[in-house]
Amino acid sequence: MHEPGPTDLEVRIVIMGAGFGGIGAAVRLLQSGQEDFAVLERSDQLGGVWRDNRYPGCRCDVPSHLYSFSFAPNPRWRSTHAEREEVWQYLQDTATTFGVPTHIRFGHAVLEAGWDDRAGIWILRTNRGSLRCRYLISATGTLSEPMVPSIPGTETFDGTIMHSARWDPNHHFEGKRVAIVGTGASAMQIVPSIQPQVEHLTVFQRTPGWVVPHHPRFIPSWKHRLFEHLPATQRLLRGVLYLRQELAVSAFTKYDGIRTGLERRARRHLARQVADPWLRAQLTPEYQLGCKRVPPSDDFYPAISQSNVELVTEPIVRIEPDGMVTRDGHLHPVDTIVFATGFRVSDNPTARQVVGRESHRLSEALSGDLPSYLGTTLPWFPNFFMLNGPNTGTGHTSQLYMIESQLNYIIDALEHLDEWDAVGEVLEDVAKEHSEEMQRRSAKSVWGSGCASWYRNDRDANVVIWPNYTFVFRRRSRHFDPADYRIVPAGSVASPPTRPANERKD
Ligand code: N01
Repeated sequence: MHEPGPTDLEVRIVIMGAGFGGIGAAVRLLQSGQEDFAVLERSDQLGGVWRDNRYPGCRCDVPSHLYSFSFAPNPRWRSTHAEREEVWQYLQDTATTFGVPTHIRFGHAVLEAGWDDRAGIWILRTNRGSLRCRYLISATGTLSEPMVPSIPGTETFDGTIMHSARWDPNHHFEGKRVAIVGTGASAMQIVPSIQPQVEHLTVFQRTPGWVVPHHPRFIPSWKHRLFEHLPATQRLLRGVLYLRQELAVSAFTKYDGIRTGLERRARRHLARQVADPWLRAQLTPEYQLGCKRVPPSDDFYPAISQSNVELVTEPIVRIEPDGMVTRDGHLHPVDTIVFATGFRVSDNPTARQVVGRESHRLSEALSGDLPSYLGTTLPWFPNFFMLNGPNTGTGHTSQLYMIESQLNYIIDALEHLDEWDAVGEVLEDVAKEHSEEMQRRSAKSVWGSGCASWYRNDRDANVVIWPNYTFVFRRRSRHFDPADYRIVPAGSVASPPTRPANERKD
């Protein structure tokens, strides 16, 4: 029997993660004729954030017809803003339709992925053994690692503690005194869902956020039939929704007048829904709209105005067995604590596991210490691609638009590298220039206006949001340009670059 040698590959391409990014990448590989790949998924189900976020009220606040792959339109969305189960089902159905599941290795957690410069391959150590591949695509997601603040005394709490993305479906909220920490997009969906059941709900708010009207609606069956029989109508709707969402970028980057108009609309929404002047004052934001993601909601303000809900703006200083103590010394007695405190984004611990040349780690790119190009490739990381990398985030529209743009680029890059049997690594100067542009643009936009958010790293740089129109990203990522890369023949990785002449494919 042939024993695999040090440069033998088990698969040509490994995709880490089976969320929207990983499934999208798998479909595009299959469509481009690539079969020799594996998707490693640490869980036993696909779905990423839509598998993990099981809290009541979880739904997509981006329009469904936009929050779907262009290659897999769904004419039968039940709602203009699909509930989490429907989005998750859509992703599972898409994976099945395109034949992805046979490529997924469930229960495979990557413990370390390292580039072997001598052999010119990636070597992955997983909980189920190791694996060698030529190309590595990281699709592990931005919002995959919950952030739970370390509050003194947490371990002494007698009740139940959970994070919004690690919801315990067996926990009964009826008649309980519940604390919810945070007032971001997740809390805004949880609060109205559990408020009617609980005896008392204490909402701990650190910063009031902007909230805009929502209006999710069921889609009537005649529209399902229309989209099925005349797919062009669904494409038209998608185009209109795309352009409407994109207007937000004008407000966030160029036209203060549009932004202040949106702020007035959000203030009117607050005034209409919250009668109590004290509560209204506590809920009024002081930073520029758009600096943090703007969740739409019609039921958060009414829920928080109910008599069994208390908004607490004093900071939490410790947790005791029977409740939470705020800076003013007040003990808030609770049986259950829900942390809706977001995710570790620029310090995502799993990114430490991916190690490129000269021991550089992917975590350095997410924290903004290493430059990256189009949030997709990195110097010191040959034959490596990532989805949802630095400065590819969007708060205003569908993240899938960005993922599909990145996939265009990755597929084109793979075709070039395969054709030349070569290894490619983006040039440091190219990545640096790109990253500097991201910071220059951010500084002139709402994302540089000074609020604290998960878009920013510990040095206050925007490392998450693409600070421009998303169609600009689509244009720039349309083609892989070999001139931006150090390209060497596979098998001679350590030798000097012998890049084929700067031929472009377009
Ligand atoms: O998390 P967040 P999220 N003490 O980071 C507060 C996506 N999403 O899970 O503003 C007290 O936005 C923190 O306060 P502050 C979407 O991209 C999408 O809600 O930092 N409070 C904030 O209020 C979204 O942006 C959908 O001062 C603390 C909250 O916790 C992303 O997920 C639905 C604290 C965290 O808000 C994350 O949203 C839901 C502390 N120590 C989510 N630490 C869709 O519908 C943090 N906070 C598509």
